Amino acid sequence: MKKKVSHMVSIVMGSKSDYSTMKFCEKVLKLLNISYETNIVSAHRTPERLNEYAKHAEKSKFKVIIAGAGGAAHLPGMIASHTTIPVIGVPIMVYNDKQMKKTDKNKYSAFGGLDSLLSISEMPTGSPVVAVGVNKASNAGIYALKILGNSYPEIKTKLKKHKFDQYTSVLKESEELKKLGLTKFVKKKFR
Ligand code: RP5
Repeated sequence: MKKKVSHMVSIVMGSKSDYSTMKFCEKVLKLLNISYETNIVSAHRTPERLNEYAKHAEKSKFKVIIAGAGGAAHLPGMIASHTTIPVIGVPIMVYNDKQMKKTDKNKYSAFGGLDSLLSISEMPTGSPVVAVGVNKASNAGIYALKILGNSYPEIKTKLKKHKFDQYTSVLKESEELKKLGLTKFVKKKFR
């Protein structure tokens, strides 16, 4: 684990196969110029590394941890049990089971991500983890920014702009829909 860190957010995932989903929370943080670090820590394959990571997180004084995992996703909950830093869990649907042939059907967890969602959200009373929807890594990024926005007014301002951009894009689309009519609009947008 890296020693000297001054990042605000730590992103951690159970496997390299989670990265294709977790990269979307990196994208959100990058867009708003928020410093973060990323690690792979497996709760079941590297339990000692998990302890080490938790100590590193406390020392580094991260403001938020975003933890993504698939299957029986223990990683976010285990990290939360080690630290007082808020943990946002990302349930991941892709499950790269090494016992199986990598056919399309076997790319997904047996319960389509519900297994991970419940593993993360159903932490016993006393050690909470907030969970975003299955594969909703970008929402985890936005939520992390909301937490940071309470202490950093410049982040709050950026988030307000992001909200305003969302608002204006809907108005723009609505105007376009009026102008083109539904059939042409749908053809243009979903071809
Ligand atoms: C979980 O098991 C990881 O978060 C990943 O989603 C899943 C499969 O891991 P690999 O077999 O790809 O290493 O711990």
